[in-house]
Amino acid sequence: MNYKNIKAEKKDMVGVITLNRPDVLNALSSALIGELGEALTNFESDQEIGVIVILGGEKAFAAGADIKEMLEKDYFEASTGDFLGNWGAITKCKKPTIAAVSGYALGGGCELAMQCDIIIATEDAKFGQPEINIGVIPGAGGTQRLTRAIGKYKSMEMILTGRMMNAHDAETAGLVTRVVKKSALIDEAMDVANKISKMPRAAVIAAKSSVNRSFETTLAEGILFEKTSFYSLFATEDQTEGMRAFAEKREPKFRNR
Ligand code: DAK
Repeated sequence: MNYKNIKAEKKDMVGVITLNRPDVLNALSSALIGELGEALTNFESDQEIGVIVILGGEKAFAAGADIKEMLEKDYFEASTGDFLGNWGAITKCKKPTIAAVSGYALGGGCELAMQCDIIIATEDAKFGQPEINIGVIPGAGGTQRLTRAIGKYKSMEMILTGRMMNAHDAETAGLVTRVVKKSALIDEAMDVANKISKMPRAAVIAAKSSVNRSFETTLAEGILFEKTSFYSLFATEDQTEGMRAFAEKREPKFRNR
């Protein structure tokens, strides 16, 4: 697949998307976001793919939306033209998504990472919502997802002052899944992705959407959704195979059915 601002490739059952504007620290232009949406749609509909990994560069996962592109916009043009409105494609993915973050994940870059399901970060990763420094606020979910991840008081300080959070603090605060050495980032992200991609697909999708319910609904409704999803998995061959393999003390052979 040929794109200008990203690379998209298949590695076994994992779709890997690499943000590829290194000269501008992967600033997320409209063109890049459009290509990202297209690549995600392709991987979503590709039956061979079970998991999607988003990689940035070494110095930056992404330093935010492209400020030079935003510079000339006025309120009327931005709002009526739905400027940046095509963000969020990744939140519609049923398949699990993993952000592998090295260096800066700022503004829209931090929001893109937080739109993923798992965030693996290098020791030098830096997370931040510095939009206040340029006269705006987060616009792709930062005020909501960061606050849900790390709580009101840490998030308020970051968003009001633009202060960055280092990888260690981000892990402690619950913003990242795991911190790894820089040289190990891609291997670690691919290990997790490969592991999930071999799990029974229907259960993976049900698990992801159940966890996400906890952000979007009441506890009672979330628990009802989980229980209904649990029962529905008894309609799959993989449930029978998984449980039978356990009882027979052998490895299961899942067929995604
Ligand atoms: N946009 C455009 N260019 C950027 C950029 C960005 N966000 N970040 C870096 N660059 C460019 C720099 O201009 C520079 O380009 P040249 O001058 O070489 O042409 C090159 O990348 C290298 O950057 P620096 O020279 O600045 O590198 P340093 O190591 O000195 O500093 C830095 C690295 C990451 C601390 C710094 O570049 C920086 O502060 N960058 C801006 C970070 C930022 O403010 N990010 C938030 C942007 S606002 C929405 C969806 C999304 C959004 C909003 C709404 N809707 C759905 C409605 C998102 C908004 C944002 O992200």
